[in-house]
Amino acid sequence: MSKQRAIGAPFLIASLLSPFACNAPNSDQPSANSDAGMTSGGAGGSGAVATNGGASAGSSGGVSAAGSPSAGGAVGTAGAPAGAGGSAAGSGSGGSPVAAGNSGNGAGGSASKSGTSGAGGGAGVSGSPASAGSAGQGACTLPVVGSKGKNPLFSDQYSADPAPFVDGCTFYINCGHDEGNTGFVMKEWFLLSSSDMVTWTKKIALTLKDFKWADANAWAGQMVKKGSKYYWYVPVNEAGSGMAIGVAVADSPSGPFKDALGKALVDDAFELSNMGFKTPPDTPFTIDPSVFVDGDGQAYLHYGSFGRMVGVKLNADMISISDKMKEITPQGFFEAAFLTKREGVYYEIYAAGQNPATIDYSTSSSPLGPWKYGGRILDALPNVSGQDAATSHPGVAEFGGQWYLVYHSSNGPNGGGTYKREVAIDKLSFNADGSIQKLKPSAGLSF
Ligand code: FUB
Repeated sequence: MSKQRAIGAPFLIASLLSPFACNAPNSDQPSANSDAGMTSGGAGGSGAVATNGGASAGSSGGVSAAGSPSAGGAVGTAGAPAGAGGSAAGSGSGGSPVAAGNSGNGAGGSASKSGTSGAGGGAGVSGSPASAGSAGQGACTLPVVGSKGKNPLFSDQYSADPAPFVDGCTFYINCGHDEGNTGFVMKEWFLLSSSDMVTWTKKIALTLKDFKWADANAWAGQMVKKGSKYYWYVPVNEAGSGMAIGVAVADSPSGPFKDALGKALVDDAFELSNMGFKTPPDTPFTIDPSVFVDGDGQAYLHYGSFGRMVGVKLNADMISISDKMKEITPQGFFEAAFLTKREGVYYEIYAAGQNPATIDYSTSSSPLGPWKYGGRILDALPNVSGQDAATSHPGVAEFGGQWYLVYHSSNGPNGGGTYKREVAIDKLSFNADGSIQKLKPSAGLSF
């Protein structure tokens, strides 16, 4: 099978409020508490809580989203009661719901969104969100109880290939802009953002023109933060070559972004020399980069399509690769890799099978595999009659103790189709054993 995706041709192709504290986007920087414990301020909890995976180091951590306790502390979204030091306590009355574990609310901390309160804590769902301070990153406002979002997030323009990340009190989604009819026409990337998960803003934050060496195909990228810098890895068509991965850097998620290298980070020529392939057609399809920064600061790049996924460590500068790249394809993988970590387990979430693809996941104790197939998260979204097969593209992130899946549909309410996709978001739930529950696309988030 050719690795060149026929743009515009049948994409059959592959046949294709209380406060909470959040950490860096798709990173696993060590934080004081458990990686999954952003749920409620239990009595005497200490330290801010990681958002998107993270090494647990705290003495009074939170509890997983599925309600399994970590050492000491707060409450899970599944509603396990919290109390001082993590022991269950009676329900409180009145008060404010909390989204995430945070520092030092002290005795009398508030309750989880759906759970009962800790000792002296406030009430659960019925309370109104508060906004007291938290450790490190200030106060964040929770989704308001009773508020409702809508899917797709935007209907004035078509958007695709979402990748989420949380930074401070904001949930960001970087995604592409679909402008085609019978093929992909993608020239720029949007940055969507929300602090309440219901009201979203959209702006163009990066365009093809920012990469002088590229001439088409602003496809599926991902932004991550390391240190104080934001890196946006994107696949684009390298003039005279083929699809390649570039990286832009900025001091803020909304830019301005600057091409960090002035050339591709990975292209066919790099794959030939690094991986030892003989001819360009032997190389993997160089699209859909996902980058994850682990708790020790080591970043990993995954990418690929058509059933081949490549993984490698990035150098500390985030813009170079010295290691040998390897194919580390999880079971059923088609494309659209997204790597993250939760409670010490690495999760690869991806489009599986062939288009119209499902969204499946695999897990590993290492960011470079080997992978154990985990199951299906989302069934294939229906095709639009008479059109090429629909694509799927997932990403996940935790925000305020709740995990979310972002994806796009090709059958949206606005006359969409394979090349007029629309980004949507739904809540993602984990079972106590770390497995992910299957979900159905909803008409919008509700809190
Ligand atoms: O948007 C172009 C391509 O379609 C992406 O790179 C794939 O993930 C699929 O969504």
